[in-house]
Amino acid sequence: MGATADNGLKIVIVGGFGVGKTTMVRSVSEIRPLNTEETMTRAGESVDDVSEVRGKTATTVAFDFGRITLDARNVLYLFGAPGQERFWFLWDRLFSGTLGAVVLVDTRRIDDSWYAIDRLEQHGTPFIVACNDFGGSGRHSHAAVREALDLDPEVPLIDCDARSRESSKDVLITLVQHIRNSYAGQSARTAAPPREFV
Ligand SMILES: Nc1nc2c(ncn2[C@@H]2O[C@H](COP(=O)(O)OP(=O)(O)OP(=O)(O)O)[C@@H](O)[C@H]2O)c(=O)[nH]1
Ligand SMILES: [Mg+2]
Repeated sequence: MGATADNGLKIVIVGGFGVGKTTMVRSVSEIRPLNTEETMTRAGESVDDVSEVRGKTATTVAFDFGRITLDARNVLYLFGAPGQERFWFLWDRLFSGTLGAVVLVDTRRIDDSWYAIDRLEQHGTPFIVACNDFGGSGRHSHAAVREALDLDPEVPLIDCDARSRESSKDVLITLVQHIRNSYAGQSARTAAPPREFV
């Protein structure tokens, strides 16, 4: 692990309650991730919609933090956002200095991830959307997800399984490619992209 990396690149994973953000950070981090999870209580049942996440016993109350070494000079820092609405005020801080974001979607509850997209668009942060596979009958076509979230055609939309390291890596690679394409498009119009993406 490069302890003396020059560049820390920050990526955040956002989305609604229980869509698999903590799971994804755990799957890809090379260090044991910092998780700020707390046990869910009966009192929370009236506030959080737990109907589709029956097996869930813990929820993120601040953020998840993981790390991936890219090479000797570049390190990727992964932040998983808290999903419950009462912690959303933390998001805007979490987005500062962020290179890009993954919006995780549970297709049984597509609308839950809409707020994340709205905030990212406000911040001008590049993002991709990844549908986390929870199986069952709740699967929607990509066209339906695009329409429900009112996604711009250039925003990549892919399927993933947040429990799988390979699948989660593919999500991050898709995001980095999208960021690179965004900067390439911008630089054609204005300035040069950041050094690490050339
Ligand atoms: N079937 C299936 N279950 C998953 C997948 N990803 C996560 N889970 C399960 O879904 C539940 C919620 O996952 P979390 O990673 O805690 O979700 P989160 O988005 O961090 O939740 P909050 O922080 O509370 O918003 C856990 O019980 C996971 O084991 C997946 O890809 N498929
Ligand atoms: Mg979490």
